[in-house]
Amino acid sequence: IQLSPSLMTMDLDQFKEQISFLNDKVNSYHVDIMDGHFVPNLTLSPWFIEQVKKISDVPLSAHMMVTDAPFWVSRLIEVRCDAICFPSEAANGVAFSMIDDIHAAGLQAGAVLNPETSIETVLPYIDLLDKITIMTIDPGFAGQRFLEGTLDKIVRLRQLREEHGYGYAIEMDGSTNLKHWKMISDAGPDIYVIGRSGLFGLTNNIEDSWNQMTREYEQSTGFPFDNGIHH
Ligand code: S6P
Ligand code: MG
Repeated sequence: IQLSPSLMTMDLDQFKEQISFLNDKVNSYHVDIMDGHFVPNLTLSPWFIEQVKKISDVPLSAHMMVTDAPFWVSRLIEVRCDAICFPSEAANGVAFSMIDDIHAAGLQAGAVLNPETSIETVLPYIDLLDKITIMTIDPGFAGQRFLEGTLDKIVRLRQLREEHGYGYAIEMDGSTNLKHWKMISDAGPDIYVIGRSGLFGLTNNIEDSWNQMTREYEQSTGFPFDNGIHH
């Protein structure tokens, strides 16, 4: 499995410490970008991505929760965010041009599906996507209720990929923790976004939290924790 810690759920007073610890252990970082319209909240920004790039070489993935997707895609291209994932709900009429712009810049293009959004929404351009993210909670805030029914979309995306030879990675986002590791793992995404309930909020020391997380994963799923990074 690949792990992508959600930076908005990190503790600001331990930010440097937590990111230094995680830099050689995780596959990417997840950066939530909101505009106060698409969801009623504001979190991180392209400026924040520039700052993180100064202290980390780990690939960054932006999860956009915005109404004006093309505007924010341009800003994210400017800061060279490695994966730029737009909300499929705000992509009607602009999906192809956004994907083309992202690819022309040599970056990865992703689409995110809110819990109510069906896979049909992205079928017209699914073959062009590098990543599809399935929201397993309502977008906007950490600490929300896990929506088990969304896992069916992960299974279906794996089947579609197998049938048609598509190249996208499958990611899930929301409430990845002890209570849900097993059912998420059964659905089988490639990338797990992990936030407060599954990592940062477990203890007040990042190393202890990391060890507890890998233990919880192993005990729930019966698989050894392996994200392909060995030292
Ligand atoms: C929510 C956001 C997510 C959260 C993360 C929170 O709008 O898209 O990426 O940061 O899922 O983790 P948790 O464990 O509190 O659900
Ligand atoms: Mg997110």
